[in-house]
Amino acid sequence: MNKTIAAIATPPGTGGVAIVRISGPDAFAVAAKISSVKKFDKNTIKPCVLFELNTKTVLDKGLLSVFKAPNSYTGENVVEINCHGSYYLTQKLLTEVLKAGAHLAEAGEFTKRAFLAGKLDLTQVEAVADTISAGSDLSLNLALRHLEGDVQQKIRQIRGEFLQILSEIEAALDYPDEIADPSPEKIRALLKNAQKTFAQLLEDSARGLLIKSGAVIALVGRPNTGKSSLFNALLKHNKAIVTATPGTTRDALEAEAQINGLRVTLVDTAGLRETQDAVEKLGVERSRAHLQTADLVLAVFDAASGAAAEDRKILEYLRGRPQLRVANKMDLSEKVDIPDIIPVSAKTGQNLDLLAAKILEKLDLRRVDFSKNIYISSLRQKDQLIRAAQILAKTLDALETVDYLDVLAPHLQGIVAVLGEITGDAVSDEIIEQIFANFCVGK
Ligand SMILES: Nc1nc2c(ncn2[C@@H]2O[C@H](COP(=O)(O)OP(=O)(O)O)[C@@H](O)[C@H]2O)c(=O)[nH]1
Ligand SMILES: [Mg+2]
Repeated sequence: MNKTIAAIATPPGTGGVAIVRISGPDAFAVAAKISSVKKFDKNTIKPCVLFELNTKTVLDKGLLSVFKAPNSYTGENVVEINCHGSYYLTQKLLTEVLKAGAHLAEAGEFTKRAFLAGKLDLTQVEAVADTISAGSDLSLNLALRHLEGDVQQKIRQIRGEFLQILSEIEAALDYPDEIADPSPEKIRALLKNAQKTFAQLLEDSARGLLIKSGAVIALVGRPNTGKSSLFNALLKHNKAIVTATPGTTRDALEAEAQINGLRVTLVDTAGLRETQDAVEKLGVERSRAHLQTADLVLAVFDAASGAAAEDRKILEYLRGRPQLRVANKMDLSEKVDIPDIIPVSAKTGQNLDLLAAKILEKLDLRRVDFSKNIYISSLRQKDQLIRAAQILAKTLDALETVDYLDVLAPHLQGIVAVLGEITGDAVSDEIIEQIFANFCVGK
């Protein structure tokens, strides 16, 4: 039988309320020892007095949320104690709960129990972690879709199809006289279909991963084009220093922002130019490094001064990099002789909406539709999908041999195994440990 576990489920620090969570066969007994509640009806919230186990000294007044197995997050009896959000008090309360018989939960142990009880599959487990760490509208929506089970359902459906054909093949092999061989055409159709699905999922996973991790966008250009001003405007507050003196920004400055629901890390860089100033020189080197790693470069030009020779050099330098060209200071002039340029004004805010839309379009996120497509956002799931696709390619080759039924089964079993790892329907302890290693205590 499982031990009864407990942990503080709210973040360390001071808040209005805090939650100590208890789960396991003795959850009610433990809560009864340190609170005035003695009767635990399912799905109830009970006001109570909380006290020390031995001295009965009152610690706080709180609420107990009671969930009776199997109708709880973990599938076990669960009590959540709401107390006032003093970290000192919460720690003290946890100590009493442990004294009363509970064991301190490991990181992610509540969710692990939910998984082992079949309440969540592994894709949903990962979605729990993603929901907790979501920092933008898009990443939150994505995590919630995975939590609803969009990946789980798809993978289970494909795995079911493979299991079906596998059982038909095995039946035909075991009873060659009674059961007809499944035709290669039928198997080929299934494999081809799965191949298409895998390819689509893998293609869309690039978007899922970008939505989850956020995009790095570097602003570059020659000095004084308004990079720092644009950085501040996109950030919606003044973080970077803006002056009329060229060469003001010397260090790369990073900040998180949301652009149309996408989490982005904006990087303001030193202007790209030849300079004798030692510090600025280092800044320029850093700018070049950022250019290489950013998901997108915003090349900023000055509409007021028009395209200069330095600008041409920068365009040349950026060739082949994912980029958008921006003519800043359109409030002064709109004439910049550079193709595909988006006029904006960091000062007046003109066209910043247009720029935001273009950024999402350039990152291929304009047409993201969570209701239609599945955007896998876990590297683990993606890697396993790649493996499944590789075995699938071999399976298609094997289908062309004469005795295809004999050679096909191990391949199909391989695919079924990998798909089972994605959802956790058939998975090693090692993979489970790895997933829960990234969790926080109390979840
Ligand atoms: N009129 C106008 N001036 C701007 C605009 N954006 C920046 N500036 C001015 O251009 C100068 C250089 O701006 P800054 O952001 O420091 O440029 P950076 O060197 O590229 O970072 C400052 O004097 C800003 O006030 C704009 O959209 N319109
Ligand atoms: Mg600057």
